[in-house]
Amino acid sequence: MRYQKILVTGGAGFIGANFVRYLLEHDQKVEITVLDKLTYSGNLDNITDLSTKRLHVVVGDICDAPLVDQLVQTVDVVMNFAAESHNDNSLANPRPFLDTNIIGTYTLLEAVRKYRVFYHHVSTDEVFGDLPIDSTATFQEESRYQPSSPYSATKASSDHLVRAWVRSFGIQATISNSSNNYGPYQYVEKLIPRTIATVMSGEKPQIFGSGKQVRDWLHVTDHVRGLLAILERGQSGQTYLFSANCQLSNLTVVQKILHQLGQNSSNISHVADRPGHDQRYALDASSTMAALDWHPAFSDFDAGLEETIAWYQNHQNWWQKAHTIVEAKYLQEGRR
Ligand code: NAD
Ligand code: TDX
Repeated sequence: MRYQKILVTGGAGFIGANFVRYLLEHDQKVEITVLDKLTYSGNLDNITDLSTKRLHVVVGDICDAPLVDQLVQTVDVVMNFAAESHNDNSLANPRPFLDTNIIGTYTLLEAVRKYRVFYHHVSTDEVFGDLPIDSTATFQEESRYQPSSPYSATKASSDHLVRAWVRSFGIQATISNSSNNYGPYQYVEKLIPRTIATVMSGEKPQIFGSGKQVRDWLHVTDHVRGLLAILERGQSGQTYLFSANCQLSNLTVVQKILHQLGQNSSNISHVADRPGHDQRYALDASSTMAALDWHPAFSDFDAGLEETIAWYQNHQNWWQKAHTIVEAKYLQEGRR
């Protein structure tokens, strides 16, 4: 590993926690400091069962410049996972997305500029906007930015900030844009865990609109392995795309979950569509695969889904309270 001391922001969230867990298990020298504000989607239980002296946890905000300054000077690299990450929340209340995703990124960039620390920015395929449902087109590294939602507009803004800091101030930084992740520890507001929790609670899963919209699914462990490949071999100034080329309609995904849980696959509620709903995401990750020698290991979505469902079945205490909160919120917003 090129770096030994890593600051992982958002390390108590879904992808950040999977990154921390994988890295501590696979590298015996690395030391990790997690900086996490513990918003509704951050949960210390995701990482604190790891009894190791190589993990330090700081509860705090990436917008807190003095705190960020203090932490960044102690590490070799910053991996920024911290974000407001849910599109529906960004439609209900965009402001926290501007604070964390834009000002938070700016705050981290100023600190890495001061201390000449490497920075990796974890971003999303949503910055490119969407593609027509029936086309076979894909997004590449150089595709035009055309975000649709307040969430994706703030992620696009933060990507632009990173590139500007590389060009104007000569910081060392990389960006990755990943397709939709699934796997353990994902908060139950997102399609796959929400559907699993809903069906396991004896309720009907909710499909926004027709369900024909397509998402490109990547197992979170493959995303984590890709991020580690960047830490090993990534070149400053480069953008990397992560996808397993697994495009499925939302309806297909929900039907697979119903089937795996032994339920009738037509047992679905079609609810009001998401405003501005992106139709199809699809990334062409072939350049990244060649550049980083990274290849997704989870090539069988059904097997990855089965393993994910088993995790939620074995961790009901982890998600039950959150499920109640999420469903009450959708109900209050008239979205279910
Ligand atoms: P998540 O919502 O599960 O986790 C986000 C974490 O960030 C939480 O622990 C939260 O407490 C923390 N956080 C939020 N605001 C903070 C702040 N101001 N200061 C410090 N910590 C803060 O999100 P996730 O799904 O793990 O996403 C992680 C990153 O990956 C995000 O940048 C997201 O845009 C990106 N991404 C996610 C997906 C996906 O499918 N989930 C796909 C592509 C990219
Ligand atoms: O209950 C639902 N019903 C439904 O039909 C939910 C929660 C979602 N959907 C649809 C909306 C989307 O077309 O399923 C698709 C996936 O929805 P989300 O899980 O909310 O993800 P998405 O909006 O695609 O964004 C995700 O991928 C890119 C992550 O939330 C982002 O953080 C990431 O950047």
